[in-house]
Amino acid sequence: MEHDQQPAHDPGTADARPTSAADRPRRSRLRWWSLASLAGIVSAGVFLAAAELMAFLVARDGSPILAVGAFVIDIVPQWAKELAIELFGANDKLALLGGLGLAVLVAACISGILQFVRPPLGAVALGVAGALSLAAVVTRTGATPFAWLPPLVGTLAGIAVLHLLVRRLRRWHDAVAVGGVETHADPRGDAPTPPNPAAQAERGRAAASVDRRGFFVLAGIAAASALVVGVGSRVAGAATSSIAAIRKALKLPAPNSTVTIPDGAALDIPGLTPLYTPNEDFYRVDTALTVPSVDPSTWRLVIDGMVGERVELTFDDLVAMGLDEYSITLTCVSNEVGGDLLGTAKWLGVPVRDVLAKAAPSADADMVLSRSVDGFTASTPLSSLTDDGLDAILAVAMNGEPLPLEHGFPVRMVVPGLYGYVSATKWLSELKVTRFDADEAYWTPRGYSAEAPIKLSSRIDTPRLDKAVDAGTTVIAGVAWAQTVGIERVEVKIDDADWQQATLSKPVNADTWVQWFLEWEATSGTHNVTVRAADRDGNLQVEERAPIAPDGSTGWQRRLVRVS
Ligand SMILES: Nc1nc2c(c(=O)[nH]1)N[C@H]1C(S)=C(S)[C@@H](COP(=O)(O)O)O[C@H]1N2
Ligand SMILES: [Mo]
Repeated sequence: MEHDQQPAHDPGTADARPTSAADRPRRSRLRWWSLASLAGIVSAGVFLAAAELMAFLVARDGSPILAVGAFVIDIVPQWAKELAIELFGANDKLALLGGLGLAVLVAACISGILQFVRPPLGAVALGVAGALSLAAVVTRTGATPFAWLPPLVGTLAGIAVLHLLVRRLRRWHDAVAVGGVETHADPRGDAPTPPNPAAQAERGRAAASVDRRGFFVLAGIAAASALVVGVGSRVAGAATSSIAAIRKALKLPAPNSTVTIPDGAALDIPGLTPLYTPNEDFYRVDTALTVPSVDPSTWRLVIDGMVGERVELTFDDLVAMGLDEYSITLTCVSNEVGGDLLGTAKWLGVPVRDVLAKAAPSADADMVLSRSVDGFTASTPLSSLTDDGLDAILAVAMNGEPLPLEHGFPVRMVVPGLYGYVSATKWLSELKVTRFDADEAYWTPRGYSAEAPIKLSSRIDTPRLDKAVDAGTTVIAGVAWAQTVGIERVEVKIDDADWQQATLSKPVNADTWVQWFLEWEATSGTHNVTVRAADRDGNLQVEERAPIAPDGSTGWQRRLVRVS
């Protein structure tokens, strides 16, 4: 192994340039610490990979990184959440995972260095991190009986690898020190002085090369296995999440009734939002870091709380009640003026009223707290669910197919006229009949109102600021919504001219948005286009701007349009 005899490979001496006596120990310490950090990172990788493997094998909900991510989602303050959505948009969850990854990286470096400098402090630090992740896993709503296993096994594997790696590193370090190549940087600062310098140095160099090689081989093997096992487990987990296959194979009975789309309900104008939003374009908002997997064959809906009789329904029970088709526009409270956090679908479902009736709700109740398998809850006024003429449903299909997994498969609520966070619970598991003064939903303590009807609003879809239009006849078009009431008229104002009435599409029903358009003789230059709507109760869309919290934005959308 003569090529290994060159001490110039050692981190303490790799730099051939002469260095000052004071400089040398500091640089060398930096190198040893980098290697210790590497050991920490590899150990953290082994920790996560072993945990993912166990999660794949015994408890799909036991992934420490996802549990910690979910915990962070639940505790971050509202302003941070809004900032994240503003900065990263739909990628906010990816950004969260990236941030977590960075935190893990830093913690891993620190535990590697600690283990090198003051063993077993690094292992202790890793153990504490593991215990915290275990706490995050087992306190998740609906944690399965063996969810604690992945973080535990991961922690033990990580500690074992950290111990082995850093022991090698320390031996290598000590051998270099004994070899006389390095005399300053014993991590504890108590290096023994070699009695026979020349022979010691020779032996030290030989030992150092063996330990160095051992360190890198072990680190390489551990890192490669962690990568293969970790990525493999996640990919295998996704591929064998049979829920996607079960959903594909699911056959729903034909509905008793379908929505009639009147002639003129769907306008064909380039740039205008389609009347029905394709499922793959439908906005998605939820607190779930990974989409919950719910098997319809084991799904149960519990109706309890202030009821005459607690009722449990299976998926087949629900579907056997008979499906009807409903056209409803869903809206998120986080939709800003001009925003796109809303969409319309044809839903197949069963009236919530009929489902609740099976349990005989108490006359004293005024709210239903709907719960998702992942712990999310929404507070919906009982009357919004039971009043005649209101089509609140438990939906099982969306635009002609079973609910997509990310839109709540197998069952979700859809309530016309209420923002999603107080009504549209996905992956539904429970309807608790209760009172507003007795129970609180997920968003209520987080700065949002317990009750939140959708605010009458309108949006311009075309033309867009980023696409200049040619002078001449141009179509201005968009959508307007006032669920449960219906849109009466939409008006458009160009610069300081008078309000002009737009033409509306034929409404499908009061729960579905309408499309509108106005022809405009555009002259070159920049113009301000403003839109406002009025509903059938005679309310005019509110002009004053309001933020999304606590109960939805208001304001007239005004858009700058360039005409060339
Ligand atoms: N389980 C669960 N259901 C949920 C949410 C959630 O975070 N978890 N978010 C709600 C919110 S805020 C909205 S706006 C709608 C969005 O439904 P979508 O993602 O199908 O568009 O779902 C609602 N249902
Ligand atoms: Mo929402």
